Amino acid sequence: MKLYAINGACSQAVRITLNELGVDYQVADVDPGSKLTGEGENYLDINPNGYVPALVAEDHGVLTEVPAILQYLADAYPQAELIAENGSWERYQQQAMLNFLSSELHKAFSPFWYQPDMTWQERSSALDKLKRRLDYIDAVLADDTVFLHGEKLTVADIYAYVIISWTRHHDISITPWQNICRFMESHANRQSFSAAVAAETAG
Ligand SMILES: N[C@@H](CCC(=O)N[C@@H](CS)C(=O)NCC(=O)O)C(=O)O
Repeated sequence: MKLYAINGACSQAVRITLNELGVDYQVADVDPGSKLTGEGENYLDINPNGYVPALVAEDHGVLTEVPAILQYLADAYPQAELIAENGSWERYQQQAMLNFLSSELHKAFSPFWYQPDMTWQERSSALDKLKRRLDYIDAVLADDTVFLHGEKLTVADIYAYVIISWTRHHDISITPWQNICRFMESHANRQSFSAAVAAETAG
């Protein structure tokens, strides 16, 4: 498989998932400005929207959008049990969470990434929105759990971990959310996570 990625971006969730599954894959680093890969490929030919990730699965072709890619991978390697069975109530709950992570939590970071010159008032309003999303995740992680669903890792945990790690880039402390702190600490040293972070830091 081939993953089109940007270091530290949401594509890291796909990388962690591929590591977790033990799948062989190559990474093509996309330059966010020129949209060219290191090999000179025009990424817009892969994903006309220009954003990462895109996964090329040999048997099928290109798949985009984080929640779809994570579900595809988890379904393709069911023995890893990274997602509930298709059609089950648990699966719909996990889809709801993936959707929340994508459209609510992930996108709540957009002003911090794309509007570096925000006024104090704009930052404060963006922070209010982000904090409400983090409140929700913190509440889901109550009762001492480190998993968003049940008692084992799912792709939702992987996606949430990557997005929440962006707080470090934007001077946002997660200390007020003690359940989230426990969640982040617990997964940071898992091999699939630390290997992805190390590879992207080195690259
Ligand atoms: N809806 C998309 C969002 C992907 C996204 O926001 N990607 C960001 C990095 S986290 C990106 O590539 N930004 C660069 C750009 O938009 O040009 C998905 O789920 O894959």
